[in-house]
Amino acid sequence: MRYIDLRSDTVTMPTPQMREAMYRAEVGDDVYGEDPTVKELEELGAHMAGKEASLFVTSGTMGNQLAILAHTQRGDELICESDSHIFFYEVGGIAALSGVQAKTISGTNGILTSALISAAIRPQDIHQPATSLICLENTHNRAGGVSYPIDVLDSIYTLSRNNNIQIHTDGARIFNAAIRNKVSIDKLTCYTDSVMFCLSKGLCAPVGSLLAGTQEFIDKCRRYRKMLGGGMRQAGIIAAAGIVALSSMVERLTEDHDNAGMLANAIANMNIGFDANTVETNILVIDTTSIGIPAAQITARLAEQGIKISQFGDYKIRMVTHHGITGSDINYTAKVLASTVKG
Ligand code: TLP
Repeated sequence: MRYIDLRSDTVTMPTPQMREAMYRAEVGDDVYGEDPTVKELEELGAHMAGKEASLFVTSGTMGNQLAILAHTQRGDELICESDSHIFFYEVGGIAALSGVQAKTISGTNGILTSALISAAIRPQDIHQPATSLICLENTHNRAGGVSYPIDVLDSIYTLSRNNNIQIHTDGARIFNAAIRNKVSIDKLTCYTDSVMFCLSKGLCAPVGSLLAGTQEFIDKCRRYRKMLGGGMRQAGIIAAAGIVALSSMVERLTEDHDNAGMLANAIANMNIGFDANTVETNILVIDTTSIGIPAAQITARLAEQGIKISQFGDYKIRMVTHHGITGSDINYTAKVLASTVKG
């Protein structure tokens, strides 16, 4: 049975062009710095993000955790949004790997402001941890793919400079944020010291993410990557797909946003208190509290009809559009969902 798989954009498959590039990739031992394809990918990623250097890592989680290791000292505190991936989904890595504690703040729809962050910065006091890092998530996954307005990024950046605090951006979906704001990613990443972005989500590469920042920061992260067992050898095989992802899959994200918008409009007509305007990119998070149907029930009912979605809480579901999801998949999903919430 073929499923319409809306669980995540991580389920995307490498394109034929990627497979061809992987087959043909020139490779070497990247731990010796001898893989030309990895080098090309890292240079391309750094250039696109407007940073001095970038590092190819196995996953978004590894990129975020390396950044935290490199930006902080044990006993420090970082500021992040309460529902951020770094805090919510990274297996307690902040504490286990970096020995850092998190000061979580609830944003408005996942978005932090300089005022909210400013109130959370610790004063210099012998009793208190030092705030050394602000982590932003753009787009914000659990908040439904919302993106940071550029003026908000600008004011957070100014605040961070005034307080001598670094910023790391979990930009797993930074290209979705850039498309939403009709800019290239460097117009967003100029307000952050480091950024991680994923090649393996909407951009369809099979594996990997890039972490970008200053050369000094990336040198430090390269050592931590080795420590964690993430030094890869002939990694050009997978980096080749990443190059195709960055060179030819970015503009295509618009289709995913259009499909998400179509689905959002259909759901807004189902009288379940869902506001289609909250959907900015490719993620829909829907609260089913008002209709009293648990997420598990909706998820099971849709699965019976060939649609996979994620349960995101007892009364919360998530649907993510991506490469391979068509307009007719969206229409079918809307129809099945409408009958499920009625029934
Ligand atoms: N997100 C996954 C799950 O882990 C929830 C998904 O299906 O959306 N930052 C953000 C904002 C993410 O959404 C994710 C993955 C990551 C980091 C981690 O990336 P990976 O899975 O490559 O470690």
